[in-house]
Amino acid sequence: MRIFYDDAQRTHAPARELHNGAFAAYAETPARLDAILKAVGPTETPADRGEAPILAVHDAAYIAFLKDAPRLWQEAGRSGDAIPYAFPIRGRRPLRLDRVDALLGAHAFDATTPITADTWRSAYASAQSALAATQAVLDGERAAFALCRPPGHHAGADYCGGYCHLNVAAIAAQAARDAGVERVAILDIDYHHGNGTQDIFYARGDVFYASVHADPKRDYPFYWGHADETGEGPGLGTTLNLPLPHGTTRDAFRAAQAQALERIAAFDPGLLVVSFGADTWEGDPISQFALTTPDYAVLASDIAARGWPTVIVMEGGYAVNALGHNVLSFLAGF
Ligand code: SP5
Ligand code: ZN
Repeated sequence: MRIFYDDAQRTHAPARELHNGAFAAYAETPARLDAILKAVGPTETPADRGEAPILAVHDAAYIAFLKDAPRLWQEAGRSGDAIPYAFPIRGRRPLRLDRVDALLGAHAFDATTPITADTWRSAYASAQSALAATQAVLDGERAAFALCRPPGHHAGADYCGGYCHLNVAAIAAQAARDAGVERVAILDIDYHHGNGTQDIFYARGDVFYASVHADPKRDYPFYWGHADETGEGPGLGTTLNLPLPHGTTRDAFRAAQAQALERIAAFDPGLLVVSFGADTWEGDPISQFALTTPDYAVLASDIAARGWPTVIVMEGGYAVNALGHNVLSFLAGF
């Protein structure tokens, strides 16, 4: 399988994140890339397709802010990574704000997603990898893998969160739409609900979003991913959320994924984007499911059996020592 990755993706490396009331080491590290690269073998550097396909999903003011934030942070006399602390949960609207902290909170929904001097460059390269994999599939590959990092599925059109800055799955799906694919489906099997992806396509009937994830009653991102969220307006019925309890093992996960695949089949997509997270693995340090390494090949075979041209984008997975094996197992299932 063709695999796309750019070395610039390793440059984003925040020092720490706010975790359960204290600062902890940042879990979404460049070492994740090394582990996957070592397991999957040679990769291709994506071509640079520019900002247009990113701006087809994300707001221009948000993109300008991602580029600007490190300078504003420095000018405010700060050192280290830019982290927000105040959020406009009600009456969120476009405002001319004059302080970096105000802008940070206006473009984030949590305090766990720092912006560094290299964040834009890294996230941009991650998006280019997703676009290159999409192009490979549009050109006839049955499946292609974008080794994305930073990940994307928590990022919305104008906000970051959950280690994500640019929504690589949404950028891939939108690129396929713009290339003429009439209906695109996204299957999100990261441990966490992809609230950003859901938000981007919530009112659209042309992109189906299905997610299998830890019940947000107990797990991040808490406020989205509940079973009663099914879309709105023209998108009513094209969002599917399948929350599962802690301790979930292969058979229950596989059954939920089969339910998602049935709904996607009824939607009849021309292309599938898989948001793949290996944080469902039994030893993941921040998650509570219990999938094993061979389980990923089984889940992947179930997806591949549907025959849809498939773009796989990397999302989470934080057990660095097992990450390469888990990704390799998943790709082997195709
Ligand atoms: C893409 C993705 O999987 N994002 C997950 C974001 C989860 N954030 C909430 C959990 C934070 C756990 N922090 C652990 C730090 C330990 N050093
Ligand atoms: Zn995750």
